[in-house]
Amino acid sequence: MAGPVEKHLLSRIQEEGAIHLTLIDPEKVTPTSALHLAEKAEEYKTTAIMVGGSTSVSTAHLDDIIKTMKHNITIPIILFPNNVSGISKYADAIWFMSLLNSTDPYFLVGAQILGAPIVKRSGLEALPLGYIIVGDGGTARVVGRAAPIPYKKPELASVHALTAQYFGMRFVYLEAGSGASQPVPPVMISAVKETVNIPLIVGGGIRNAEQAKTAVVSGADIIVTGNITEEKGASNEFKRLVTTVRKNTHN
Ligand code: 1GP
Repeated sequence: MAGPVEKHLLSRIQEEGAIHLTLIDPEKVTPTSALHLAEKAEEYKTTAIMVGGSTSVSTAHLDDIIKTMKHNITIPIILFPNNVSGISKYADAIWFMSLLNSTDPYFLVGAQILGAPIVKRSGLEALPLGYIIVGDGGTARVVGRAAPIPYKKPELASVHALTAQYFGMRFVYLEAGSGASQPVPPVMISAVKETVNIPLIVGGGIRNAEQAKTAVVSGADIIVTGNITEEKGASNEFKRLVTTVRKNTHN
């Protein structure tokens, strides 16, 4: 059963063709700077705020950031946890994700078993997600002990995504790694899009509107960016990127 955040994401994809999510890494912000970014992102019409990073922060810091944002923005806040410590009861939802190409069972199902009762107790909406690390994969690859899918093997990304769909996961994420020098290539995005019919999230290394447009035209339903705002704040380029995602649809 889809909850309110999932319905919100799906209806916005339906209406706009593709949507943008703004990722905030709790390690790199204070509650005040996170709020400033989130308010700007909402003004620019990002669809939701994601909160998470590859390395750990204290849950108290995570709670503070989310509470501060929650009081001042209306768009949903979705957790993007790297581990059990990435859960905060103050968020609206959580990507309940399995790193499908991890070599370590902890990231496939172990952390999830530990986290599931906390998610339930917190009343968070769980959004089932298959997470796939491709290309260089950055810090997420190392932390998640992934065997990343080479950019030249789009068919491998497709079968991982199909596995996510057959497992009943309701979203699939192609992750190039935060700050990747090469975003996920169009040929890999289109191969996955042709194979599955669950919404396709693409992120990692998307730094400008042109790259975002390429990903959307290739088949991405959801674009995630983090670094562009970490490096330059809520810049005009960021605004242009968010607007471009919402104006473009894939074929
Ligand atoms: C990382 O896909 C996200 O998990 C976003 O990547 O920080 O490179 O935008 P960037």
